[in-house]
Amino acid sequence: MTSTNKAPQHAAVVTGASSGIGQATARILAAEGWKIYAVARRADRLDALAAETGVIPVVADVTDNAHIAALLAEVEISGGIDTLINIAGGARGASYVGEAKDEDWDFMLQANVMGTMKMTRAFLPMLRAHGDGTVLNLTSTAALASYEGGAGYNAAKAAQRALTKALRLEEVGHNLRVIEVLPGLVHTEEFALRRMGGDAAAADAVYQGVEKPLVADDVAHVISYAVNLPHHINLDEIVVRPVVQAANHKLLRS
Ligand code: 8X3
Repeated sequence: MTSTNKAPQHAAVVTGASSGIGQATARILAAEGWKIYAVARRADRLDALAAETGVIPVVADVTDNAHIAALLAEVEISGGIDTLINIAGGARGASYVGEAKDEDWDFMLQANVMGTMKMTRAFLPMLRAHGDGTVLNLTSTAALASYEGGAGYNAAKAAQRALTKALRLEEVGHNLRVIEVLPGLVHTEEFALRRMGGDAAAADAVYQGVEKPLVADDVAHVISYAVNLPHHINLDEIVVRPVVQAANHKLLRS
């Protein structure tokens, strides 16, 4: 690939691209003509996505500074980006605080909070230099209201949201658009399964009787809408829920 001085108009790094909302976002933006660097830890899944969509697969762990440096170098030599979409993250465990597991909390704080910070810190100089940069962080309605068994995830998403709000204030002088998307219940292949430690029955129970939950594509369409708007328009906080979820605690089940 040839090096250019200026980033192409629409090029993005999308993290968490091996499944769920990240994968759907990479797929939809690529179909719309965006140049997409699809980032995740699982090479086989990225390769399959690349073969299908033409995205550029980059295997990297967003909590690893060396991986991020290698990713940044690869993006730099192949044209740069104007948009960073931080989707990597997720939930682990549903323990009450009294039984909280260190490893679950460590994962959630690292993946959701530290990963978003490290990726953003690394790409900020490129986004500032572009002049019309965008950072989109996928947080959650879990950042807005805590619930029993959610403390670790609530804490991680609230921290990621706090980071996002500070970033918007700090970078306005660099014309950086900072978008936060906060989904509610989204039925993806892995979110609840991973949260429940691989217990398929427990994961299925999360969506039991919910006739029309959101799916990954629904949220990806919202992300696509937000990042495709003219750059001076900032949908700075977008809460996305299925109609049947009137609030975190009010989910209609049949
Ligand atoms: C996922 C939403 O309801 O599981 O980010 O907290 S919820």
